[in-house]
Amino acid sequence: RFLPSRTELGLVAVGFSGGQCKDGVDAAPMALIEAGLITQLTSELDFNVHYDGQVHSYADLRPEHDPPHRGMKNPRAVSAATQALSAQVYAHAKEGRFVLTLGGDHSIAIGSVSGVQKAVRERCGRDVALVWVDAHADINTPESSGSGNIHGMPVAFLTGLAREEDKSMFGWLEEEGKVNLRKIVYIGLRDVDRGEKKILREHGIRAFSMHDIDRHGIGKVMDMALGWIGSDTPIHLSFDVDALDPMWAPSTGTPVRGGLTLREGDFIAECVHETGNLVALDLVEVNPSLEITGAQETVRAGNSIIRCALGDTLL
Ligand code: HAR
Ligand code: MN
Ligand code: MN
Ligand code: MN
Repeated sequence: RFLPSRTELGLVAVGFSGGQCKDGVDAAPMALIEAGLITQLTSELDFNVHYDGQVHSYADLRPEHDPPHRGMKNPRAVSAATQALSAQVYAHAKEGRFVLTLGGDHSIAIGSVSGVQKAVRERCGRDVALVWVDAHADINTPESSGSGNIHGMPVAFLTGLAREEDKSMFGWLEEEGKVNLRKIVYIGLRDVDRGEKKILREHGIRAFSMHDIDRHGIGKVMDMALGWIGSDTPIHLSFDVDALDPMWAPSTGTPVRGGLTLREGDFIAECVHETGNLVALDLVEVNPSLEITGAQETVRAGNSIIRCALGDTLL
């Protein structure tokens, strides 16, 4: 059995924005840290934090010429950045550390999830379950995507629904790093593209939309979501801050009204913590340069979700 570490935490700060078109999401890791994140992790949660003290933008890996491929924007830059991140995350996870990845846009999950999955497989021969909390499904293939933004595609690459032979364009993703479609659970969906709905339906992917949360309440939805995953399964939680209603998290690239309350977001993180199986967390899509007046609120909401996922708010 793979027991997540309660004491050792690997932190990777990813100031990367190439998976979408708006500047500013690269400033999120610094904003989260400046708001006191590391102090919370060390003084309040008693983690021994392994952090290289850097915000990685992977600018040195960005090719000079990066024209669209199969409609994807910045494909080589995103591929190179996520490949490097995957190795960093893997290095933490193989030491048995809990891995916290601060984005950046959601394309970075291609790196964080594949790195965790590979390490977990090596350590205990199990597949991770992926809990994806988001207004969006991020499961477009390059062909189904209307925008070409890779932050709308990470789940397609992670599950092998989207494939690319070229090593410089996600061909580096190995089978050991991929996630089983039956082990994905979505929570908070409310802006899913037509092509994505077709993919979700055809593959029978478990998804709880805002409609389901309205109907059953978040408590029941979490019971169903975690019941689907089953006990004794390591969990990677990938939390897109735009799952929260823009009232609570306005500073994000693609806000969608009608989202989770602050408490519902925290509650989701708390429930995942309570399983005792959480091995990694991503917090992505905070963009402090958008809706400046709400930026600190968004940052605080992000840090609150992180604390909840690490068990801070449970008595
Ligand atoms: N579905 C749209 C696209 O593929 C919007 C993508 C979503 N934006 C995000 N990711 N913030 O969750 O372009
Ligand atoms: Mn997302
Ligand atoms: Mn989103
Ligand atoms: Mn849409």
